[in-house]
Amino acid sequence: MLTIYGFPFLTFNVLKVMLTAEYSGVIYRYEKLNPAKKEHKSPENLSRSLIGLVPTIETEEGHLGESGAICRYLAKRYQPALYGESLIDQGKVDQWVDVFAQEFGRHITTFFYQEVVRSKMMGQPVDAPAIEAAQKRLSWQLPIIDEGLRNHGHLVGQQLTIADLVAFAYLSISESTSFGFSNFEHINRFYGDIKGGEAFQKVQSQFEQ
Ligand SMILES: N[C@@H](CCC(=O)N[C@@H](CS)C(=O)NCC(=O)O)C(=O)O
Repeated sequence: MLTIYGFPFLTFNVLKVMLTAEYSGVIYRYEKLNPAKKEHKSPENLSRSLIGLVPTIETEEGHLGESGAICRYLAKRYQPALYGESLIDQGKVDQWVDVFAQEFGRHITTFFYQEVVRSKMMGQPVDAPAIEAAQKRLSWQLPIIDEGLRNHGHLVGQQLTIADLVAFAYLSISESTSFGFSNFEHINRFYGDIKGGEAFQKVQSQFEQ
């Protein structure tokens, strides 16, 4: 049995992992850790994640932290096509996953930390120059993502891979912040397709009160 650990509310890093689980077809249960009680810093979660963050997972063969590593593991273990059909496609999947974690996603995440974490959750003012700098980087990075989705509606090859699921998770930050991509035709179609799919609906239903 696979257990995925996250918070009682859905965050983008947990979303990457839950979508990968859904698309891989594995049966899992989701366990909610209470951030107010610092349950993600418990010895159990620290042993799973090295640094006490979520998502983490527990499986019959061991535990793991870091959303990218978990997505790769789940794909390889339960649905290898989600990691790309050939070695070069797998390299391209890694390329997109890494560039999202280190560049595109990092700037999109600035909107989340400023407008949701700092402003809504902590009651602190938004750092406008930080948002402006993130937007500036995204203004030349979003066209790269749009172009990547032009041909087959997927970032790698002709089928859905974890690169798409990671991309979707970061793009979902548009739901709760001023970050947007409405001018980008291919990103819009891609986002709508995954958002309207059964997998995302099933993930979301686990967070409805
Ligand atoms: N690099 C990590 C980042 C994980 C991360 O930042 N998790 C957030 C929730 S999305 C968290 O656990 N925050 C709690 C904290 O910072 O104490 C990953 O990709 O899994």
